[in-house]
Amino acid sequence: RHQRLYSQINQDSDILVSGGSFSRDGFTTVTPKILSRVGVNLHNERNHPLCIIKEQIRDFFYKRFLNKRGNPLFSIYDNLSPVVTVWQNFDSVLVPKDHVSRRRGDNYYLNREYMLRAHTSAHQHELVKVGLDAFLVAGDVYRRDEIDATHFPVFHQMEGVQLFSDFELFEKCQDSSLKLFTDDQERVPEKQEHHTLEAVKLVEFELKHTLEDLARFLFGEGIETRWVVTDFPFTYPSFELEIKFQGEWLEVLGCGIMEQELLHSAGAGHKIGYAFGLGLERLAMVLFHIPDIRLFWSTDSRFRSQFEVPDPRKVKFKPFSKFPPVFYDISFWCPESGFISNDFYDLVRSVAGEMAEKVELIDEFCNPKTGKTSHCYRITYRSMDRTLTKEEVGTIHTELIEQCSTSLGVEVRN
Ligand code: FA5
Ligand code: MG
Repeated sequence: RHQRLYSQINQDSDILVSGGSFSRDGFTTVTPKILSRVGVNLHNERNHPLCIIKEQIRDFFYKRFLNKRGNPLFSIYDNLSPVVTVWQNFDSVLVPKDHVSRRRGDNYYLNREYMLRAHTSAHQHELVKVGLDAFLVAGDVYRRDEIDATHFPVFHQMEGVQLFSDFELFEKCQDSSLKLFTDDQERVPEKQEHHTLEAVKLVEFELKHTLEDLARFLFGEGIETRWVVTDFPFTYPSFELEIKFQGEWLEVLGCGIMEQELLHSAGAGHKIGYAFGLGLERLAMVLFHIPDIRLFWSTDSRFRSQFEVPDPRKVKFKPFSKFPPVFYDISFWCPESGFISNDFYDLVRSVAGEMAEKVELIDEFCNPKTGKTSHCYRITYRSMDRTLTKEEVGTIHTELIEQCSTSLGVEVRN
């Protein structure tokens, strides 16, 4: 059934992306719409808010960490291709073979072997392996997800990794008995097996202070932050940083002490390290007061020109008046073979593009006689830069209804 969706909206030819050619197979989930985003590189476009925030973060690290010669310790990589192997995206960062994050329904696979990266962590292993001790990676990442003001299937992350030898970590402590590793085999809430508690606490302190200082550097001294303990397959212990934004806690990054197994397999098993991954849109939305994630993709000069000023750090985005929305509902019986909502969201994106502002499941019920499930979705269509007519949206919505029955195998009711 899914094969129908992907083969219908893709041609049967090979996928050409990022200078490579990839043959389709039963795992393919990329759509032409998504592939058209690859290579746009908003984070490298001068005066784009994502580029401004990337440069702010880079400069913070450049200034804070200097090597013995007085040069920046960190190097930045912002031009690595988002086409990565499934091994890079998952296996290299120890994501178990059966982990939910690998689902086809959540990722853009080119085929069984290649995918569009779902996080910048996909590059940790290769960069540690070439011998880097301190680096940043900025790039576009791709996830199949719901549709609303804070979710878009392409967003941007900035990864950071810093490794320490025992000498570097304990330099300031003047105690030669301090060690990074121990024979202790136990993993406890504070630390991995093999790590000493003193090493972990020093790295964790450095990590948390660096990121809290970064938040203050970006948002000012008054910003409220809090740490939440979480889980990632590639760090232990792991944390998320939340910042108070418009009265609510907003998660802006994940981080932690790198799994020693990852460092070991990348040839840096004698060092200890931290890693973090920041969401650039989340930070930019907070810093510049950008209300809708689709605006980052706008080519409207009323958006772009607001950031073309001598000191873009101080910009507070002035929303241009919103154009009126057009609502249409669609109800259908889900196929008995099952229904994946992300397939539907992808189809909406393919047919309506950025005109789809929001998709909400407004009704769901099961017919007790037939056992069939019905879903009703309300789609908010709205353009960022003009008024849509009921008629033109009607044409798009009709197209969506047709594609739903032909490629999702649902039975449309309205
Ligand atoms: C990760 O992607 C981990 N790779 C982060 C990490 C790196 C952890 C290194 C440990 C060490 P997560 O899926 O939570 O984690 O995403 C990280 C950040 O990206 C989030 O905190 C959020 O700021 C941003 N983000 C995640 N999903 C979205 C989305 N759909 N739209 C916008 N931003 C998002
Ligand atoms: Mg998260």
